[in-house]
Amino acid sequence: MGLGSEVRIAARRMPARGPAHPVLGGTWRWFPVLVALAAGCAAAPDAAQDAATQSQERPNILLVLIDDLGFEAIGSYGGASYETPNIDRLAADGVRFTHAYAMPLCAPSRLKLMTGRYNSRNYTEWGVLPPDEVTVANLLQDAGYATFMAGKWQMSGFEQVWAPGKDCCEGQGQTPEEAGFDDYLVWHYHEKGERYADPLLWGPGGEGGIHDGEYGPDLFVDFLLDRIGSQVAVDSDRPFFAYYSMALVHDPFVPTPDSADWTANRKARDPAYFGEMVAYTDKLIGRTVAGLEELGVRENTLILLTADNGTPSQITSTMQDGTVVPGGKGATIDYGSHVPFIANWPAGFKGDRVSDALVDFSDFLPSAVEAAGAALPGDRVFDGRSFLPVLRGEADSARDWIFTDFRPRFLNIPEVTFVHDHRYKLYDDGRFFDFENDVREQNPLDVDDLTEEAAAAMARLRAAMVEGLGG
Ligand SMILES: [Ca+2]
Repeated sequence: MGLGSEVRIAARRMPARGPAHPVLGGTWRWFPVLVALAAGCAAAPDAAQDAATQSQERPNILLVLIDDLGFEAIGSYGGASYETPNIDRLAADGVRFTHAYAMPLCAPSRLKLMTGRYNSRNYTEWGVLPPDEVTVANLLQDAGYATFMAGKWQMSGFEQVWAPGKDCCEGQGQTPEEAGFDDYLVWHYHEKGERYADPLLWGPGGEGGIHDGEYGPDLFVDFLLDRIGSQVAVDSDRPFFAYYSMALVHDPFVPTPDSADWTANRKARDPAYFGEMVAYTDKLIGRTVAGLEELGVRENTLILLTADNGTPSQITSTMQDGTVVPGGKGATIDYGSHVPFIANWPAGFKGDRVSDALVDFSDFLPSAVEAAGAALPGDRVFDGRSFLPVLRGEADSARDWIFTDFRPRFLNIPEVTFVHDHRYKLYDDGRFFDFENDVREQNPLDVDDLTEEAAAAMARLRAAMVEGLGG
């Protein structure tokens, strides 16, 4: 069902500067959207109402993953450095989780997100989604969902240019198609290339190339709304799962189309552009939500918005209370993996709520599967716990701790395992912190002189670590 290896090889051999994407090139790229809009105009609002009613138990699911943005960047999380009105509106109308955790870097987070399993079970190499793993898209596809993806993929496996002579890992992962996506437009399929101006993108069948004069992040929204529009036009009763894996706001820090430097100097690199990149991220999320509204599917779409790791270390942000937060990407302290997570589903649960429930990146898969009314396969262990009961107001939390097994095999970053709850954090080397009150982990607790509460927490976290490691 996936692309054959010969197709992938053919794709790799394409000239670096290939033709425009056959789907996005030319005026007919808009055809499905126009059809969908025309159908919507002719049939709305009854069609939209019927769709929302009939699929009440089977929402559309839009998973938005921002690349490299910690909680501190978002206004509704107390951030003061950037403008994020569209994200904040989703939070105001939805549930904002204050304690959601990705992992410190992209590839480990994405593996956990896609598979609902700890890295201790399935992490092999950087950027490799092992062929025998089942993804959230596979499960939703099997449940009858139309599945689309746009943006950063990074899971097919690619040559580790930072490890010459290692002979790894090109083609060892899964293509988006193998991972359950019916259609996709991705950056970082195996080659990297540019993600922003003049991006190098790929679609089914290996077609792709550099899109001269275009801005990658815009094309991803175009693609998703196009495909969703087509789906709604053809069969409005069939729900969709869309994985919007944003290219923003990862470095290089460059101008956006809204930047004053876009026309004259769009390849300029400077962390000073980071704020404009955050603003553009927010704008695209607003455009995506508006597109769902225009297509009549917003009410019954469960939007899950999060980020894959903390803010890059070149960036320092300030909170409304004056706290200065250095970007923690790659670090094992809170700022490395503490990410925003907002859930919003107008037809599904009441908004205007804040939850301090612990949410782990493995939790998204079982939550999406439960929302889809499907079941988890019984042939493997899933570590995630569905947060649907929290969203519905039926439970305060779904888990008692966050387990992070971080073995990036990228550059010389050391392997480390840690587990924490709201208050305490334990590392596999025995270091133990009052995580809540020592967020930068500068004062390890004396494990021979713990309070009764801390000692009990340490025992709980040690047991959780053993469990997380498969013991
Ligand atoms: Ca990232």
